[in-house]
Amino acid sequence: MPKRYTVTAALPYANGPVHIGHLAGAYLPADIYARWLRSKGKDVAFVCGTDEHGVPITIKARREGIAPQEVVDRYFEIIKKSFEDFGISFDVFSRTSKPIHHTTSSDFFKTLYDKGVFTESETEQYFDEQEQQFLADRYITGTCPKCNFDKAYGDQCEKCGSTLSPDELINPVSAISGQIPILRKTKNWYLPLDSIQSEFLNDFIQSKTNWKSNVMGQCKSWLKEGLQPRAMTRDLDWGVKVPVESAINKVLYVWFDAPIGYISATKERYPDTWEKYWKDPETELVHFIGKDNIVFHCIIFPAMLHAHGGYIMPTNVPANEFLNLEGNKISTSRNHAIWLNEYLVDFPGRMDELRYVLNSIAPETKDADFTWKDFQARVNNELCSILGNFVNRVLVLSHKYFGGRVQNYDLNNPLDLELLAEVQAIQNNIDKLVSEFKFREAQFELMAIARAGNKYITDQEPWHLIKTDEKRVGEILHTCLVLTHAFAVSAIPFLPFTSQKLFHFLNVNADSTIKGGALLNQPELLFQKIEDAQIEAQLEKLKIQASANQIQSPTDTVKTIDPIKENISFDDFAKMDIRVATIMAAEKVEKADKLLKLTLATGLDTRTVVSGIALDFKPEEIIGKQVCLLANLEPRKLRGIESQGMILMSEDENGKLVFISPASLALNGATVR
Ligand code: B3M
Ligand code: ZN
Repeated sequence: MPKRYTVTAALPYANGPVHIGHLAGAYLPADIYARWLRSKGKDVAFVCGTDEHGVPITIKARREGIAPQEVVDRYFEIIKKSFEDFGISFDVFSRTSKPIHHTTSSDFFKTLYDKGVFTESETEQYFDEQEQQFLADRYITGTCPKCNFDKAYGDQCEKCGSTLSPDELINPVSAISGQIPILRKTKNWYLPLDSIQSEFLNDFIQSKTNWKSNVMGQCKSWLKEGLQPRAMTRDLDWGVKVPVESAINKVLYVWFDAPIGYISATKERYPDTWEKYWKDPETELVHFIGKDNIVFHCIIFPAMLHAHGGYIMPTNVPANEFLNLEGNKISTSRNHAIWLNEYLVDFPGRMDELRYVLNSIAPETKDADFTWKDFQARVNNELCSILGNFVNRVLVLSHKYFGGRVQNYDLNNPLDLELLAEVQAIQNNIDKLVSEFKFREAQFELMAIARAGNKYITDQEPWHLIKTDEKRVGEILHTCLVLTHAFAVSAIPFLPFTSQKLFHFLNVNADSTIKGGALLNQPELLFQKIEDAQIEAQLEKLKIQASANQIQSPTDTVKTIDPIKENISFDDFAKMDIRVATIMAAEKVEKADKLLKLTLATGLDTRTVVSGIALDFKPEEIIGKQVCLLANLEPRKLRGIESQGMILMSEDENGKLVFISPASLALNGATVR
C-alpha cells in the first residue's frame, strides 16, 4: 500500500473561463479520486493552477491591446472561482506566473543543461519582420503540400490531417500580421527524446500494464513512430526566461514549464515537506488530463523527470476523451459551450446536479455527448425521484411518527440485515471501481444504494404498518437511516454538497453511526425538478451564442476560409431581402462584451439590430456608415433586446470584421441582389 498520493489535474490555460468539457474531462474525475483517497484516510496532495504562458495568451493580449499579465490575471480569478464553486477540492491552486514557479522551472532546466542533456541546434525559423518576432508553428498559415488546402497551419493541415512543419507550407503567411515571413537563424535547446526513448521510455511505457487502453494506444503509437528531439526553448518574450547567458529573448517551451508547475505548486503549499510528494518511491503520482495532453504527461514529462533524476514517475495517467455538447464539438471560438460561471447564474446552488450528470456521462473510454434534455432527465428521474424521494420519505416519516427520534433497531431481524449486507457489498464495489478510475460505474453503484432503499421502504409500507406495529416501523426507519448514512459516506467523492446536507439532516458526521435515541434535524428538499422551460431557455441560449458568433471574428483561432456550401436555387436566394441601410446610432449592450445595439435607417423604417461586432468596432466609429442588412430575418431576442435583422459582415485575414458596404453612396432601402 503506497504511503501517499500526489494527484494532479491539468493546468488550464489562463486565456478563457472553464466549461463543462474541462470539468468532465479532468477536474471532476481528479476531485472524485482525491476526495475518495482522503475519505480512506490517505495522505493526498491534490495540486493544480493556471498555465499562464504560451503563444495563445500573447495573441489574445495583442488583440485586446493589453499586456499578457492582464489577460492571465483576469482568467486566473475566474477559473479559480469556478473550481471553488463546484467543490473541486484542490490543496493548492497556483499559477505559473508566480516567482516560485519561475525559479523551480528555471532551475530544472539549468540542471538538465549542466548535465549536458540538451542538444543545441541552430535552425532557420520563420520571423515576422513587422511584428519583430519569431512565429510559432500554429501562427503560420499557407498551402498544404499534400492536398493543396490553402489555409493549412504550420504544424498541421486540418483538411487532410497531415502533420506538417512550417517549412513545408507553400506560400507561408504570418497569421499575426498577414505579412510574408522571412527565415532567420536561431539557436534552441532540444530534449533528445530519440535517445531517451531507447534508454528509458520504451521500458517505462511497456511496464504500465494497468493504464487505460485509450492512453496506452496513443503512447504506443508515438513510440512506434519513433520520437524526435524536441525544442524546449522558444523565441518569445512571454514565459520563463531561459537561464543560459547566450539565450536572448528566449523562454522555456510552455510544455516544458507547465508540468513543472505541479511541482512548484506543491512546493508553494508544503514548503518543508514537498519532496515526499515528488521524490519518495512510496508516493503514487496520478495525472488527470484530457486526451490531447497524453503525449506530454506520459512521454515528455517522464523523459524530463528521468533526465533530471531523483523524481518519481507517474503511476497512472487516466486521461479522458472529449465531451461534446448537443451533438457538436465544444468550441471556445464559436462559443458553443456551457461555461461553469454562467451555469451557476442560471442554476444557483445546483453544483451536484451538474457533477452528477457529467460523471454519469463521463468520456472515460470514448467521446460523450452532453444534452440539456438528458441533464433534465437524469436530475428529475434519478436525483429527484430516486434519491430525493427516498431521503424525503425516511426523514418526513421519522419526524411524523417519532418526532425525529431514532428508534431502536433489532439487530436480530434477518430481513433488514440482508439489506444492510447488500449495501456493504455495494460500498466495497464502489471502492474497487474508484481505485480502477471507473468513476462513472462507481456512481451508478452509488445510486444502487438509493434504489435499494427506495424499494425497501416501498415494499415495507411503514405508512400502513404504523396502524398495527409501531415498533416494526421504528426498525424499518432505523434501517433506512443507516442506509442513508451509508449513502452519504459513499457519496462524499461524487456529490459533496448533497452528502454534507445528508449528514446535517441525520445529525451525525461521516465517522459516527446512527444510534437509537438520537435526534434528527428537520429535512429540506434535497433536489428540485428541472422544468421544461429551463431547458428550453438553455437551448435558446446556445442558439443565441452561436448566432452572435456567426458574424464575429474568432478571438483565439487563426482565420480559415470556409468551404463552399451546397448549391441553392435562385428562388432560395431571392427569399433573402437584403437592403442598404445607414447606422444612425450605436451603443454597447450591457454585460455582453461582444454586442452592439444599432439603430438603422432602412429607407422604410427605423429599426434595432443587435450585432456581435463590439470587439472590433467602437460605437462612435460606425455611426453614419452605410451597410447591408438582411431585413427579413426572423426577429430574435438577444440579451432581452429584439433584433430586427442582421448586418452583413466579412473578415480580413486576421479575422477582424469588415462591413459589407456599398462601394459608393447608395439609396437607403435599395435592394441588394
Ligand atoms: N495548459 C493544455 C490544456 O489546457 C495545458 C495543460 C498543461 S498541464 C501541465 O489543454
Ligand atoms: Zn492538407
